[in-house]
Amino acid sequence: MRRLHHGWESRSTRSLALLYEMGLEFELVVHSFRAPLYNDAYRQLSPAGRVPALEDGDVTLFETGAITEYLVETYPESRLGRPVGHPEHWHWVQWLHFAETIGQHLATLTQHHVVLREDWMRSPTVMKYETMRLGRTLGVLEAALEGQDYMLASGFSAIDTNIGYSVYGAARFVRLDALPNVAAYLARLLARPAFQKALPPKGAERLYLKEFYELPNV
Ligand SMILES: N[C@@H](CCC(=O)N[C@@H](CS)C(=O)NCC(=O)O)C(=O)O
Repeated sequence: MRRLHHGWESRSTRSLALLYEMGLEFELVVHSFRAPLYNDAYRQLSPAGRVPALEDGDVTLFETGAITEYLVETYPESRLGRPVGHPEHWHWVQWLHFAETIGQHLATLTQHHVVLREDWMRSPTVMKYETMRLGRTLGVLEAALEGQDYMLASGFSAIDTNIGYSVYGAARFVRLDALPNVAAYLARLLARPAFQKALPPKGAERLYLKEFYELPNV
């Protein structure tokens, strides 16, 4: 039995898109962010009460990066990993981790713009600073994507589900007009059936209620 614990539009979108890309069968358990995940039952799977968590037979894992590595190594026939010895292996690993460098700014901005509902709870200083730092990480992708469609020159791989979700989220906070390679990359990912299937269906609970979140005018 394979089961993914997910929250729509959260970082678990990475694992969901990857499972669809790999064509693996699984049960999807969708959690609402309106009810705390930090409860005794769910913490058996993810001790910090976060999504995703993956159950696969007797293996239970949390952390998107670990789940990506686990899936490509356990099911190598997908050819979405770049195993040790492959000339792109270390770049594959590097981008896998860089997805969470982007993710830390994304998480902070999501807290400030979305989760903290009252203006007095938010810090305009943190919001501006984190937007600037998020923009810098997208600049790194802009350079890396020059002349290629995906993060690796050899083409689509599992890390594009990790980086891809980060870009999907980042586009709520940073305009991509000045980042044509990143904008084209996001459009390319959004055209993939697996990525589309990993996004919330009509009527599902959304994390992001706006297409774009402007910085406070203070
Ligand atoms: N580094 C972790 C981050 C996981 C994480 O923080 N997930 C968020 C959603 S994006 C979550 O579950 N938040 C619920 C909470 O903090 O209560 C990963 O990549 O899996």
